[in-house]
Amino acid sequence: MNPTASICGIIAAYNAQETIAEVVRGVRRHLETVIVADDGCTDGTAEEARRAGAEVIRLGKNHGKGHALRVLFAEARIRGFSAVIAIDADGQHDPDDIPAFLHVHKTHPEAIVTGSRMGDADRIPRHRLNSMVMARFFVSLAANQFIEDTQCGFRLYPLSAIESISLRKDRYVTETEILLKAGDSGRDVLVQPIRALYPPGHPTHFRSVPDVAAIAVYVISYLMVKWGIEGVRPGVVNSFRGDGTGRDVFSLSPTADRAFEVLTLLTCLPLTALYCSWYYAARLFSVPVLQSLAKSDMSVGSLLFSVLLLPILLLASMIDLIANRLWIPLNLTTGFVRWRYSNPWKHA
Ligand SMILES: Nc1nc2c(ncn2[C@@H]2O[C@H](COP(=O)(O)OP(=O)(O)OP(=O)(O)O)[C@@H](O)[C@H]2O)c(=O)[nH]1
Ligand SMILES: [Mg+2]
Repeated sequence: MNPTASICGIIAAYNAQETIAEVVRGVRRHLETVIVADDGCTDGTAEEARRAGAEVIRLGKNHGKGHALRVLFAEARIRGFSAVIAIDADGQHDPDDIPAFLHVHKTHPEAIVTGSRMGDADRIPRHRLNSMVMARFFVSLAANQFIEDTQCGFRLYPLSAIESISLRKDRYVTETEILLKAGDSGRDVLVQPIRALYPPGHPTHFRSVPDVAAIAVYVISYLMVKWGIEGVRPGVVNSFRGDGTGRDVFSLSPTADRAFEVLTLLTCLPLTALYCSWYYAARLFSVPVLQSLAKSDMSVGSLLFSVLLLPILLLASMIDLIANRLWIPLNLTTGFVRWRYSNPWKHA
């Protein structure tokens, strides 16, 4: 049997008529089936995708990338596939990297494989790179392993990995939620280096402030719950134990979820200080709490100090913003991010 027959390509698309056909054709060079979710597109995305050989699911109203991915995962399962390769619709990924993903999958069939653009960091716009490095630091802490690029849409997902976690977040947060929950339940997330394609003037739906903020508050709220669990359960590293556990306890409804995120945002600094004191106090009595943090190559105190410095980082980026508006070429943010939030698993 053809080893790729159990894997299909999936594309969550929104108004991508200029690029979708090329992406579909590219994926079909390596995988027979490509399923595109047309997420309430108001342009010719569906027609272009179909003409290029994709199967298209029309979702009617636009619900965002996370919802479209969930529909695509379910569709792939119904059609009998065991894994999917997700790729963005805007042509920022090279489908000819697919064989490399398939190669990793062959030797690690249970792992999620995510593309990493970090080897090509010079091509990534500076502000995006800073948010990628920040996300990587905190998502890696929550996923109990270093994941070089946590914001890349080019990934291979075994469907069993998706089905073993419950997805409750939407839009761009879903892909982060997958890494957190999969990693924090003990699953490997492997990385495949890929090229970063940022053609000048390329279209984007990603909004720097609200979308980054939505991801950030989810990750912070996840960590506050995770560290709380590890604080009262000595020796525990993986705090996610399936649907309704860990951070999910606070996702009873969208309103409750949002209220909880606001609450954790307001309390994350004193909570972090408390966790830090708790870690060192418990260590005096050889009680192994907060063990996921003890796994990294940075001291627990230094890791938690990086959380406490977040307001200073926010201040630095606001100073940069104002300076740049006044044509003063200031860049405090990049130095700060590199200094505090690079790889906490330096020897990984
Ligand atoms: N179904 C669906 N997919 C979306 C939506 N918004 C974005 N996408 C998909 O997500 C991919 C990534 O979105 P982008 O807006 O390019 O975000 P990004 O690549 O993180 O950001 P840039 O680097 O600025 O391009 C797109 O190529 C689409 O495939 C949406 O509302 N619905
Ligand atoms: Mg893009």
